[in-house]
Amino acid sequence: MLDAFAKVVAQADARGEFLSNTQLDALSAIVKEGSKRLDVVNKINSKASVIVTNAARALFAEQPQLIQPGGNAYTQRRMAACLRDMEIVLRYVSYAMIAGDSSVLDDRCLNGLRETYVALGVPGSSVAVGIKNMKDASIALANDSTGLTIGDCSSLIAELGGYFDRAAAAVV
Ligand code: PEB
Repeated sequence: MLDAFAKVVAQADARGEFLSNTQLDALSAIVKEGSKRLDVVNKINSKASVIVTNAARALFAEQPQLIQPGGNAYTQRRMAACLRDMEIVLRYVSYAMIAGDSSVLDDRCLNGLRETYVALGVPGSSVAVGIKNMKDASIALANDSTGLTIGDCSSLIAELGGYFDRAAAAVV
């Protein structure tokens, strides 16, 4: 598990080189945008259960067969497992966001997840829709400037979207 700083150090060390100016500039940008990054993660954390519930509700509205008898979210147990899975993905996306690096998401959440879903008979494409719904909600939340000074958050938003895309791509 790496963060943006440890990642660059590992890369430079593998080559036996000092950090390049490009690497330093990228880290400098991360430092400068540090409070915005914390704000984004804080917003997601404080609304996590709403994000998960709404994303699941939209998924079941679009794919009602999931909650009908024989569906993958039918029965309390499967429904609970589904909501839990979505919450786990959101939690690891939030870790990647605070770390500024996807390795924690990749290594501890997404690695082997597709195979797990295949083995369980859970449709990965439906999980991906749920993740996409969480992406849209999280981005809307992060972009909501109510009560805040409006600044440029485009690169952070793009980064956040990228982690969700990574998670969605890992399960289909
Ligand atoms: C991944 N999910 C399930 C299981 C595991 C995971 C390992 C099997 C064991 C269990 O039930 O707890 N666990 C989860 C995860 C990590 C982890 C992401 C990462 C660290 O440790 N059903 C649907 C939707 C979808 C869904 C499409 C979006 O209809 C999910 C939610 N996951 C789902 C369901 C099960 C499951 C298990 C229904 C239960 C499957 C079953 O037992 O029939």
